[in-house]
Amino acid sequence: MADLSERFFADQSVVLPSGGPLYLQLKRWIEDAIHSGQINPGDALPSERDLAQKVDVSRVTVRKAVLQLVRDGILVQRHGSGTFVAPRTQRVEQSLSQLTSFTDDMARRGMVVRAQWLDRGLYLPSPDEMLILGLTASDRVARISRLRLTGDTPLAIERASLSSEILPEPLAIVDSLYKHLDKSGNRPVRAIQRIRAANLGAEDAGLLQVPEGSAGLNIERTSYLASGRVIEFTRSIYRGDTYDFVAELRLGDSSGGTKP
Ligand code: 16G
Repeated sequence: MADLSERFFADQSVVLPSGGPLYLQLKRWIEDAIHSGQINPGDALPSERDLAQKVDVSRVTVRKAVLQLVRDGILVQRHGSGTFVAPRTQRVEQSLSQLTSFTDDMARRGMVVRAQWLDRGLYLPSPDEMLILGLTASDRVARISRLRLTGDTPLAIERASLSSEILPEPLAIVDSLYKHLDKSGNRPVRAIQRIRAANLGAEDAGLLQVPEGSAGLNIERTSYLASGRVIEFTRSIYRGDTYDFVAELRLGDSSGGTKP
C-alpha cells in the first residue's frame, strides 16, 4: 500500500458525512478523501475486513460502497491484488470551430496516438449510408472502425463510412484517415457535428476500459469536400471523463436588432 493512503487509513479518526444509507456515507467519505488529495490515484484501499473494522460498519456495507465506486470508475479492482484508486485520466480539449483530425489534435498536445483496428473493409451500404453518402444499393461503402488511444488510455471509438470511390483501399490507411484522404485531394473542408450524451453499453465500455453505463459522448460527423459532396460519415463514442469540447461564441447578428 502506498504510504499516503496507509497513513490516511491508519491515522484518521473516521467521521462519516451524515445523511442517507451507511454505504453511501462511506462512499462519500472515500470520494472526499480522493478529491482532497488525502489518497491518490494508484493508492490501495485496505482490505474489506480492515476497512469495516476501522469505520465500524459491516463488511456488506463496505462491499456495497466499494462496488458503487468501482461502477463509477473511481476505484478499480485487480484480481488477487486488491482495490485501488483509479488512475486520473488527462482531459483533452477539442475546439468545436476547427475541422481537425484526431491525429492532428493529439500531435498538437504532444501526445502519442495509437489506433487499434476493429474493422476495415468494403461492404454493401446500409440504408443510412446510402442516404448520407449518396450511394446506390449496388455501390460499395468503405468502413473503418478504430479504437483511438493515447499511450495506453483509450479515448474514443470511431466508426467511419466513406464511399469506396473515395476510399477504394481501406487497408492502405497507415495511421491518419485525413492524411490518407489528403493524398488524393479528398480531405474534407467542412463538417457538421452532432453531439449527444450517452451511457456506454457493455461492448463500448469494455473497449474504452470504463464500467458499463459510464457517461460517454456520441458524436456524428458528416464531412464535405469543397464541391459540397459528402465525403465521410463517422459515428464516434468518446469517453465522458476524458474529453472537453470547447466552442468559442461571438455576439451574433440577431443581438443588434432585426435585419431590414
Ligand atoms: C476526428 C473526427 C473523425 C475523423 C477523424 C480522422 C471527431 C468527433 N471525429 O476524430 O470524424 O474521421 O478525426 O482522424 O472529431 P485521423 O485523421 O487521425 O484518422
